[in-house]
Amino acid sequence: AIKDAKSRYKAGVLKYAQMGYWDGDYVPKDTDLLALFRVTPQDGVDPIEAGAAVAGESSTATWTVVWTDRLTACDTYRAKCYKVEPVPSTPGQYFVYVAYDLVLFEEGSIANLTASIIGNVFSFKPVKAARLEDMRLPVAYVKTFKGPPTGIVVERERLDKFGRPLLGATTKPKLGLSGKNYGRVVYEALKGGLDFVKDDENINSQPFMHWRDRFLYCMEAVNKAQAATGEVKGHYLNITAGTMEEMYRRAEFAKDLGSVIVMVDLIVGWTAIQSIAEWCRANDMILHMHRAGHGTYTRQKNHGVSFRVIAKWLRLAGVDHLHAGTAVGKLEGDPNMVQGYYKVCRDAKSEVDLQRGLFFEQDWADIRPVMPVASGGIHAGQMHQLLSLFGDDVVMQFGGGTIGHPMGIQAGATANRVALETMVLARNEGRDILAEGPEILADAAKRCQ
Ligand code: CAP
Ligand code: MG
Repeated sequence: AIKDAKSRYKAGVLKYAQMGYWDGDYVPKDTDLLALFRVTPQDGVDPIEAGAAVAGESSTATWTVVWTDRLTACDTYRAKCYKVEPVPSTPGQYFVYVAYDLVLFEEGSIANLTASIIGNVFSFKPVKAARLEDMRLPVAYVKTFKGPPTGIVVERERLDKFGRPLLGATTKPKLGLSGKNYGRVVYEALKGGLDFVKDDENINSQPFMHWRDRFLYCMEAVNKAQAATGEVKGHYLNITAGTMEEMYRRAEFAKDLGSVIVMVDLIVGWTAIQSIAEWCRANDMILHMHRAGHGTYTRQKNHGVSFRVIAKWLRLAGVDHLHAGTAVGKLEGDPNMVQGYYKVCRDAKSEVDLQRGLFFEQDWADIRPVMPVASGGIHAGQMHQLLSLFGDDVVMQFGGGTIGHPMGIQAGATANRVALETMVLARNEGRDILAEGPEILADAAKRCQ
């Protein structure tokens, strides 16, 4: 289909292509934004026409030629589909590469970027399905964002914790605890050895526990645990709320209570995320991002947006922590794919790495790295796997894996801390932790009973 597209193009069969949105000879400029879509054209729609349609609808086009094009520098403003190739061993799907001139985008606005790139094309009739797989964000564009307010180095310095992953837990049950009982969970887990505890995605300000009570009891627990252990501790207070005004109110209160960190859910939206990142930057606070909701559009392999793209946008938008998957826990994600997300969070510069789903080089200029968060159905028994997969710059969060310990919450936290420190030591001694992990863990468990 692709080979004879040129003749059909000449014969005028290709519509969007004819309108100038296909240019097989185009060589992308260093300053272009590049997007890779996985497109499933409708039966009978030429893949090149589908690619051109995607380029058209995500830049300047509508369904017909308009006279007003002639009043613009239309050739610059048109996105260009410059390559279409069949997805290996997946009949009916095509990789569609599109280049966008930098001039099409407002500086420092993910809302503006996404309104173009994922605005209309996903419900467009010529395509049965479409998935945004990856993007190359040129340095010139990256530099219009400020990125994470705190970053990994500064966070570690503030915490005075180095050379190992950080340990956390999500308070469970997710909903229903009173403020005082919630604070007890936080204290026990921190006292037992965790660095952080956190609010869950759906705990905001419900009748059983208003937000101010949660914040007060949690910070009381943090202060008591710090005094008891001599370590810096924290709790991610979820400030997600119905309005920006209310989010700021909650953030201010968290700061007044001495919290070093606040948390929001992805579902608050891009502009809210950028605003709260700005507030964190101005107030020296760490911003924890819980990616609640992403599975509705990241999971299906033929339609939606890959999480690697969401992670790129979030790094620009400015989050310090980002839930990025575990590969071994209760939520979907294979090791290569998840490691690709971690690279998006942490690399200063990434090479193409097709195995990990990175289709473009990416230079992050001086944008700080994001601390990825491994969470979702993990427990101390997987410590060797988690450490091998993700290394040191990660927060490992064991919710059920702390609070579900048969001997109680403190014991659960201690089990995680001992498992982690034992495994880091074994790795640093050069042992093969993947092979010997279960044995190393069983030994450590005996010693700390
Ligand atoms: C984990 C968790 C987190 C998920 C989110 C939950 O609890 O609190 O929200 O990890 O997924 O509600 O499932 P457990 P992700 O530790 O008890 O499983 O990190 O992939 O965004
Ligand atoms: Mg949760």
